[in-house]
Amino acid sequence: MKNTSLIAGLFASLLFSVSSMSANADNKSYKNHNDINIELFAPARGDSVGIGGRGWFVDIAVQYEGELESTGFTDFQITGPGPHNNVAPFPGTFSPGADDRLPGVIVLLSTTTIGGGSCQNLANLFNLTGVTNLTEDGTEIWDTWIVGAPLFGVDTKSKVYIAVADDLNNDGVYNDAPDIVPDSNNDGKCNARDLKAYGIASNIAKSRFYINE
Ligand SMILES: [Ca+2]
Ligand SMILES: [Ca+2]
Repeated sequence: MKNTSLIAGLFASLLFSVSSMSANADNKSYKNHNDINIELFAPARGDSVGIGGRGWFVDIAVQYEGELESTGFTDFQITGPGPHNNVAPFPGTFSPGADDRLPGVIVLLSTTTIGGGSCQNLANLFNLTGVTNLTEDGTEIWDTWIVGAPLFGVDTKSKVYIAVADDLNNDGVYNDAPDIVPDSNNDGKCNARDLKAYGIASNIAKSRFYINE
């Protein structure tokens, strides 16, 4: 009897630790290389974001071990649609695809309704890019997007995947994000698997969240 309850207790604690491990894995990210780390501030796991599919944030810090030149960073930016596109004081382009200001970043949303859908890189829609820590030990860049139009899902669960592309053209600069990620396994969608198949130099920052109606 004692042995039975001991085994049952062990089994329960094993189940608990396995389920908490998978919850952690889901919330965190895959570790591939350690030279670039992405920290995802928003959307946090389980958040219900925005109003009517707009007004919500994707907000990240990207930490590189290398100097500024290696990050692909070309300049600061404050951008947006309409009159906000490519104007002073920090001009940059604003459209779906790879970002002209931080051209290694790949941002995918499972509920994207424009361009290549879940395979569409959305990094060039980011509004605000700046250098937040520049030292001999590395470079940190913050990158923020406030979603201005309900083109990325409304009243739906969604997932975000963010990574930095590997230096695929071997020029020593992380500037190789695609406009659209290839659907490596032809399952009609892009996710962490397709990012790894493309080639990445960072963790994959991920979150599951809800886009409000
Ligand atoms: Ca490169
Ligand atoms: Ca796929």
